[in-house]
Amino acid sequence: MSICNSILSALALRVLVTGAAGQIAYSLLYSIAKGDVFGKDQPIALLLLDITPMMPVLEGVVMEMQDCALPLLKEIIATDKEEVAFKDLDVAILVGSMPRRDGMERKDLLKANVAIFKSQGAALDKYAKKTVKVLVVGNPANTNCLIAAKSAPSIPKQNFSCLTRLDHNRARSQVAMKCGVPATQVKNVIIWGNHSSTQYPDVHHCVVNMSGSEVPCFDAVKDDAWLKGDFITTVQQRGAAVIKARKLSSAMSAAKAICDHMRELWSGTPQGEFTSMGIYSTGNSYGVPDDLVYSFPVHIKDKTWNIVDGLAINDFSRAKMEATAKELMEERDTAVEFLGV
Ligand SMILES: NC(=O)c1ccc[n+]([C@@H]2O[C@H](COP(=O)([O-])OP(=O)(O)OC[C@H]3O[C@@H](n4cnc5c(N)ncnc54)[C@H](O)[C@@H]3O)[C@@H](O)[C@H]2O)c1
Ligand SMILES: *[C@@H]1O[C@H](CO)[C@@H](O)[C@H](O)[C@H]1NC(C)=O
Ligand SMILES: *[C@@H]1O[C@H](CO)[C@@H](O)[C@H](O)[C@H]1NC(C)=O
Ligand SMILES: CC(=O)N[C@H]1CO[C@H](CO)[C@@H](O)[C@@H]1O
Repeated sequence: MSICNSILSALALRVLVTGAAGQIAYSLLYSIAKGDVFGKDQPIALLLLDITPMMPVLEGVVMEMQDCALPLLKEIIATDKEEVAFKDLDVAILVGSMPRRDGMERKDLLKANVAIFKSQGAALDKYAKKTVKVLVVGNPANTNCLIAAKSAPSIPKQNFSCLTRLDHNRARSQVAMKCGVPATQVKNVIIWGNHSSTQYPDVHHCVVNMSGSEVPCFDAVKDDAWLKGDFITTVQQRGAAVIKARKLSSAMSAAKAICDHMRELWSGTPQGEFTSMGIYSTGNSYGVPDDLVYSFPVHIKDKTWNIVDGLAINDFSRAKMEATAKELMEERDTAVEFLGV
């Protein structure tokens, strides 16, 4: 490597993507490497982790990344070794996890994922920068994120988050289609809780820009029954609907949501807007129990998120927020048992 090149790769942001031979990564890597997430001037070093049997496939992905001829991409390292993949990371996007196979018990699946995220959490603790930002995507994303954070005691828990931005984008888009406006004119939907069918997509604080003025979502949509019924179930079951249609899980939209999540973590949320992400609950907001990774509305500034406080919560919302918290507590308790063994 020339001196010039080694200086450039020293300045490059070190970004890990796990599950790098999979579907989501295939849509994600190009956007990261061309500057959509960390800025058009930010050189990138990509670290790509997958399991040993996938190394030949990953080689193909590396070839394609080279063939994209991207100016910001200074280095690509493909590996099946955690000590290589997690070294000096600025950003870790943990996409790979154990998939559900036919006949696999729910508990066995959770156990396999606890093992993966315990190991990757420990690798973050040992090899990554202490300022690393970690985004967990692989399911069960909330609980995997909690296990990774618990396994990396030297990294602040606020630096861990899990992806509910896809659900947030789905909710935004459903409202936008109903109102006949672009999705960018719909602000401040909220996803509460788990990234699953118990999540609660909440539009009580959402506003829609209708021909130049901001209107509360319920007034813009003018169909309360839909907002309290089919809208919620559509968002909750959207992942399953995509699987049914495509015979594969959401990948393009998941990759886009990962980019949205990371870009705003890096550069902040727009003025007057908040987003949703799964973060570590300390028990101080909206009655959500502590020691859970739960999706909240957040503002982001200076690479730090803050939960949006003081939003009014009615009984309808409260019940749904509690149901998804209860589900997560049960999953956490089982996962933590596996963590000990
Ligand atoms: N949070 C969300 O919104 C959201 C949305 C969509 C998908 N997902 C989840 O994201 C994950 C990936 O989805 P996909 O469609 O890319 O799946 P995929 O099966 O196409 O790819 C997953 C990749 O992860 C790899 N992998 C498995 N264990 C690994 C490990 N220990 N270390 C590194 N790599 C490992 C696999 O070999 C595979 O290449 C799934 O768990 C999926 O359920 C989450
Ligand atoms: C939480 O959501 C994840 C992702 O959809 C799912 O795998 C998990 O089973 C859910 N947790 C519970 C306890 O249902
Ligand atoms: C609403 O949308 C119009 C364009 O349709 C735009 O000019 C205006 O700035 C928007 N207002 C807000 C508050 O975002
Ligand atoms: C997003 C976030 O909370 N980032 C924090 C990560 O940890 C460092 C300290 O190591 C904080 O300064 C960041 O604010």
